[in-house]
Amino acid sequence: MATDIEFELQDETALAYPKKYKVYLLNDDYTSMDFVVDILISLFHKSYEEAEKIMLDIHKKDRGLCGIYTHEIAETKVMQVVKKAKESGFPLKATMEEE
Ligand code: TYC
Repeated sequence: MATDIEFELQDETALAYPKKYKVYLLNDDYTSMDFVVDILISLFHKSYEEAEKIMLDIHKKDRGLCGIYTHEIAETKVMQVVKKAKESGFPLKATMEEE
């Protein structure tokens, strides 16, 4: 059974280090490469060179890491990807998972 001190330490650790979440873009057959590069630049603040590299990586390996954020920010990024993609008629999707 955990002692009071162990609980206190767990609490302090949780306060000091909020969980982080990895946000991935997923590959599909319909979203244009240019659109994915634009998303990586505009939402994930990548340089053009980085964005192109990540996009090609996703194209070959099915998903690619775009950034690591707190829960709320990761959730917002995922929603922004889907919203922008829908507006442009692409099925691009993003997922998040605990680091
Ligand atoms: N596979 C897409 C194509 O050939 C390009 C693409 C790359 C789509 C990355 C989504 O997350 C993605 N047009």
